[in-house]
Amino acid sequence: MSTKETLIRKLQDKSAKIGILGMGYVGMPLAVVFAEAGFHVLGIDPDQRKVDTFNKGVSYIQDVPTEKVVHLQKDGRLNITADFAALKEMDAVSICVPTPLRHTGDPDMSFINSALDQLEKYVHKGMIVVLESTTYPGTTRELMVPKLTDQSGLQVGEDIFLCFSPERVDPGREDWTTLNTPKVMGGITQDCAEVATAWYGGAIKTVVPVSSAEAAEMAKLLENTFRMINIGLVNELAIMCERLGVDVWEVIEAAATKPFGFMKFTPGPGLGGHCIPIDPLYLSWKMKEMNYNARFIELASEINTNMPRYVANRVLDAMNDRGKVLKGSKVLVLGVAYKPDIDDVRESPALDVIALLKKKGAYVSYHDPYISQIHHEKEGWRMETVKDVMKAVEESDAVVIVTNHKVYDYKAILDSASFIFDSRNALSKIAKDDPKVVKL
Ligand code: SAJ
Repeated sequence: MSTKETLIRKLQDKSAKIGILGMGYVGMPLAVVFAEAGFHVLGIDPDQRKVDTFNKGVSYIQDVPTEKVVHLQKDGRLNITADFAALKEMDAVSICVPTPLRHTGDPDMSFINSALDQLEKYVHKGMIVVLESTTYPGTTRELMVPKLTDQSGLQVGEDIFLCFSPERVDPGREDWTTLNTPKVMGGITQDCAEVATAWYGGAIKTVVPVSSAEAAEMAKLLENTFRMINIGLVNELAIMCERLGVDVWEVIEAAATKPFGFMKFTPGPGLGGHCIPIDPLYLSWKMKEMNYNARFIELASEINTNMPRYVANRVLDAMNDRGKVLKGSKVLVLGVAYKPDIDDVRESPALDVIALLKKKGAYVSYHDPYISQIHHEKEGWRMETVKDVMKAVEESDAVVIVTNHKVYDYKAILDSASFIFDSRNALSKIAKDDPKVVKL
């Protein structure tokens, strides 16, 4: 039997040993899905705190219940280690490490490079490696292939099998999970894709093979660039509507009644999160390397990045219209997480809104039920959430709704506040034309 046939056999009878490199919000749910499908899975993560927490039988990932971790550990089907040498025992490895941006705005490939540095030591004949981290088109072929073949002399598609399969994890979502979200899979060779499809197909409901690793890399970038550009479009529409004296929220609701050919996005104070503001810049960076300027991405990024400044200026103008001076006023920012009802503040535009209001001389405080403290890296300041939100609302000259968490009592806030700038249309149902509310 060929190496490919032997490996496929082990993947199909679940005797293959699975390694998940990077046990974060992508890797941990994937490890659980493979373990629940009957594989023996080993999570590999350099963060000893994660390893220790997990080995105490506690899940540190919101989407993975601790009971599941305990059960699978007891069954011996899911373990974790910080020792990369364990890779040499693995037959199949998924790489699920972060791909952030450097402060220069270029891709930060350090996590992928570290993972490949380790894999290079332990890669062996009869191994499949699937890269899941969102990255620029060409990464699998240009970075992973040479790294895993130059020194080892192994042949891709013969001895080892290399693929790209974009992660589609949306933390906190319960309807679409790692198990039931269709999984795109592209190989360096067709044989690579065949092996990967046999592996993932034994655990995940729907695997969608595509013709190459680049097609899979690009599919993921299209998914998130599509969102970023459409959010940029409605943000610019908000700016246009304000100049026209038209309610952008009404316009969007009206357009959304079109039952076909339209998809609703809503404007806001900017673009947060570890995916949408970042993934498209991996594509525009790669295209710049090829002397092509990805103008849609650049423009949408410019508009979205400017929204915190637009919000701060709107607050200043609205207070001015009420004969109030922003400078020296007390301003309470409500909600700093990057989107409602979560505890993640990464790339949140709220920090820029706060920084800009402070620069205009306001005394700014914030409240967020999920975020106890924030740290503005560039400017170095830290803040803690106020404890009593209603007291803070009463004492403020202005309240700026940045993230519309469901838990807020918007009626009480509306009654107690003296002025509200609502960047999320959170008060749409209760503050029809209320003079103390100004919307984005
Ligand atoms: N945002 C808007 N207007 C919108 C939608 C979002 O201003 O109409 C803002 C949000 O406030 C947030 C940012 O954009 O600051 C990103 O929001 P998001 O809803 O895209 O949430 P994310 O960043 O958690 O995106 C993830 C992505 N999942 C993966 O990359 C696997 C994305 O592909 C999903 O489509 C998205 O979740 C989702 O649909 O929830």
